[in-house]
Amino acid sequence: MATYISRNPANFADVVTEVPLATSAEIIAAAQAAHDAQPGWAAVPAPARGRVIAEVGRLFEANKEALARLVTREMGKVYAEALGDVQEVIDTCDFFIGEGRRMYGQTVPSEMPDKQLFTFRVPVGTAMIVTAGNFPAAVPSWYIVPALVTGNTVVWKPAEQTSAIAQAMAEIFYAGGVPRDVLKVVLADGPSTYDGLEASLQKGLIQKVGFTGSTEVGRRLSELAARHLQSPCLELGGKNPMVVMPDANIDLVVEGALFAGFGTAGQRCTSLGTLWVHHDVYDVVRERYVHAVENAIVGDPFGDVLYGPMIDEKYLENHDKHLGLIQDHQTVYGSSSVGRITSTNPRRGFLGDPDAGWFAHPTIVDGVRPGDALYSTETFGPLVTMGVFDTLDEAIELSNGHGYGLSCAIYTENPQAVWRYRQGVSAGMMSVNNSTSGAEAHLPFGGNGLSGNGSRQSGIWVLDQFTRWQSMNWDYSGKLQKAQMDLVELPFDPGFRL
Ligand code: UN1
Repeated sequence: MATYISRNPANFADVVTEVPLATSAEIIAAAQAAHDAQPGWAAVPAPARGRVIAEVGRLFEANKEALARLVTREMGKVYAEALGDVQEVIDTCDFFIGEGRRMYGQTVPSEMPDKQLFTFRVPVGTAMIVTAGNFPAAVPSWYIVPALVTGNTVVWKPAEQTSAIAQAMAEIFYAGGVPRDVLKVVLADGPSTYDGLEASLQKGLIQKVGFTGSTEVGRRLSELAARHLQSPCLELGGKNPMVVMPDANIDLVVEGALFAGFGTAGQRCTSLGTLWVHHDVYDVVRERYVHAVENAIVGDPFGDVLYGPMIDEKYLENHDKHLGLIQDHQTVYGSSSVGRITSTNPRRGFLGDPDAGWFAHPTIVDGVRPGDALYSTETFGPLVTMGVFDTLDEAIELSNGHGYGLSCAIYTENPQAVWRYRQGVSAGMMSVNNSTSGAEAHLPFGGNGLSGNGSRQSGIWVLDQFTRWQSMNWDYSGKLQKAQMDLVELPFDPGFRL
C-alpha cells in the first residue's frame, strides 16, 4: 500500500502525518458511498442543512488557532496568513448559513389563465472536488460549504501535502453534523485520482467536478468532464498584473507588491505576476521595491517573516525551472542569490535553519517584455517580473496579452484610468490601490481564458455551480391549454393616432 509522508516544509525532521494513499478503486467506492447518501442528504430540510453549516462555522471559529497552527506547520505559510486562511472558512460558513433558509426560486405568471409557473434550485448530485495545497482551508470550503448547504454530497481530494489539515477539516465538518458519507475525503496521487474520477463519471456517480490548480490539469479534467456533458468549476492559474500609473501612491505600491508578490512565497493563484510601471515613475518604484524585497525577512513561518518555505520540494524545483527562463536582457534583483536558500547559499537576515526546509530567495526579474518566456509563464513562487509601459492602453494590452485572466490591480488616484482599465482588462477580479490577492469571501472568485472557464466561486454566484434550475408549470384550468397557441390577446386599435 502506497503511503504519503507529510513533512513540515520548514523542518523536514518534523513528520506531520503519514497517510495511506487511496487506489482508484477506493476513490470509486467513496464516490459510490457519497452518491448513495445524496438523496437522504437532499431530503434533510434546507434550513436544517443551513444549521449544520452554522455549527461547522462555530467549530472552525473555536478551532481557529489550532487549525492555523497546523496550516503553518504542514503547508508553510506564515501564521498570520494561516489565521486568514481559516478565517475565510468561517466567513464562507457565515455567508451560507442563511442560504438554507433562502435558496429562493421564483413564482412566475403564466401567459394563460389558471396556470402558474415556478422555478426551483435543485442540487446537482455528488461533486468531486480536487484542491491545491496553497490555501488548504479556505479554497476547499469555497466548494464544500455551498455544495453541502444546497443538498449535494462531496468527495474531496485535497493535495497530499496538506493531508493532516484536510483530515482535521473533515473532522470539524463531521463534528458540526455533516454525516460521514455526505463528505468523503480521499487522499490520493494524481494518476489514481484521474482514473478514479474517470470511472466514477462513467458509472454516473459524479455530477460535478470542481478543481483548483494548474491550467494544464484543469484542461485535462475539463476534457474528461465534457465527455460526460458536464461543465466543471475551475479555478486555475494566473499571471496577475499590477499596473502603476504615474500618480500612484508609491508607498502603497511597494507595500502591495511586497505582499502580492511574496506572501505565501508567491504560491497563490492571485500572486503578483508582473509589476507594470509607467516610465515616469519606473526608476523610483524599482529602487524602492528592490530595497523592500532585499531587506525582507524570510524564514521560520511562525516568526515575524515575509514568507516561509515552499509547500514542498516539487514547488521549489518548479521555481528553479522558472529561474532558468531568465534572459540576458533582464536583470535580477531581490537577494544576494537565487534558488534555494541554504547555509552555503545564504540569505541575509534569514530566520531559522535554512537547511532544514524548502526556502527560496526572493527574485525580481526586471526588464520583462511580451515575447519573453517569463511574460507569459505563471511562476507560482517567490519570483516577480517587472516591466515598463508608456500609456494606459499599452498597460491594458500587457495585462491581457498572455491569455491568463484571474486577478489584476491598478494603482492610481485617477478615476478615469480606473474605469478605462476595468473596461479593458480581461481578468475576473480587479483591485484598485490594493494587492492582486486578498479576495473577500462574498465576491465572485474566478477567472477567464487560461485562468478558468468562467465559473465563479463564492457568494451567490457559486450557487449556479452546485444547483440547477428546474422549472414547473401547474395548470389548474381543468383543460389542456397549449402554450404559444392558446393566446390571450386583448382588443386594440392599430390605426389609432392623435
Ligand atoms: C488561491 O490562491 O487559490 O484572494 C486563493 C486571495 C485569497 C484566496 C486565494 N483570499 O488571495
